[in-house]
Amino acid sequence: MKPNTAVISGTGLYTPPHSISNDELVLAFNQYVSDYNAQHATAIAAGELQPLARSSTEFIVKASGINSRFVMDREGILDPRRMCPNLPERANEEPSIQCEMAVAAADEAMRAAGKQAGDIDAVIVACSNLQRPYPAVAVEVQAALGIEGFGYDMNVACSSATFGIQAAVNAIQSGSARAVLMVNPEICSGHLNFRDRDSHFIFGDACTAVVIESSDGCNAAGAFEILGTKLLTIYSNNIRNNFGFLNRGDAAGRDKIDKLFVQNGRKVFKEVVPAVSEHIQQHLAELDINVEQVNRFWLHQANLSMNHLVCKRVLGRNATPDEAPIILDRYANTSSAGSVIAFHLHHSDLQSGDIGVICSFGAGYSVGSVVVKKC
Ligand code: CO8
Repeated sequence: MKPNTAVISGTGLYTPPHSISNDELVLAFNQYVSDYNAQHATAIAAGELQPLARSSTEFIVKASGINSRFVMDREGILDPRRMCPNLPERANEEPSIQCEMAVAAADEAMRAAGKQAGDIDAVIVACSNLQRPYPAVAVEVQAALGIEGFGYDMNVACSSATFGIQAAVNAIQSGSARAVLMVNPEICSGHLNFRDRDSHFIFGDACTAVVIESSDGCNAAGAFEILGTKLLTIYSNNIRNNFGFLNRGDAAGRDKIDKLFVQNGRKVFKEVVPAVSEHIQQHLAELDINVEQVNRFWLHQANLSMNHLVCKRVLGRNATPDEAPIILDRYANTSSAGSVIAFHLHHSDLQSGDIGVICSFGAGYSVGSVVVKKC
């Protein structure tokens, strides 16, 4: 390993205490549908309004591979009159929810890396949605952990973690930090429309943390050398969320559904699969690595068929479950945390010299890959 090579020396995962099965989610959704249709029975009978259609567990499993999801609050989501998590505002003096999740995941990552607060110079909070514009959540996390140096937030939707890892690698190689803590507190349930049949089942909540440091100071057993990072963005309106501080400038738009997650899932599937497959192939070729040398793919966890297809295109054959582990069955799509959860739960069996690819993809569109080798 060359001096000052960046390595991943520890990862951590915070899993929320509550889980919702497909059956529970569908029961609440279908109750909402029955209530809505009963409430609008006259207009529906007169043909002035379309009745809402019911959801089903069979569809969810077949279309996505998702069986359940973890969430920060169950009751609010499963209440057919509310269908939104119940997360009371906190006083400024209390830790924010994202900070709390981040600290839990960071503690585990720092322990795994054998790092104290004083060994880390920067904190990056990278996720799809931040609970406030400022002060940066990263600065709050930095203070909560007693880390000196600097922190900042960034958002590249589902690719936030891989983009965050590249930012950390750059900081290490430029000498602006010895070690960086990169955290992904995703509260996807806060910006998911649980009344939308097409997407109510897609997301879950979780937080991951990664310690990236210079190989010079690394003494963690089982660290991973970062052989390369490669990022790509292609503008698309197929996944969008128009929530933002300018919403108050137009009262007419405030409660419209585009202020939550909306997507054209079919188009996303068709356009993202080839882009991601080519991206991984190109990245491996640039690093002079034959695809058959790759022992593991820790892919973004949005859709089971999507992951199967990406692997088939990259490998020219189906991947085994060991080669491309799936966590979306239990966690659903946790946005930027997904590929890191897969890495966190499925890397300890790899041997020294084994190669793997962490790859995320999502809104933007955005694609990020990180090729690693077990030290
Ligand atoms: N129950 C029963 N039937 C349903 C349901 C339902 N819940 N929903 C739809 N149907 C019906 C439809 O009406 C349709 O019926 P018909 O054929 O009669 O028209 C039929 O089922 C098929 O519908 P679709 O074509 O929509 O179904 P798909 O097979 O395409 O599956 C998926 C839908 C699962 C959404 C799939 O397209 C998919 O996963 N696509 C990829 C999505 C993806 O990867 N998106 C990335 C998003 S992540 C990101 O980057 C954003 C980060 C921000 C985080 C936001 C947090 C909230």
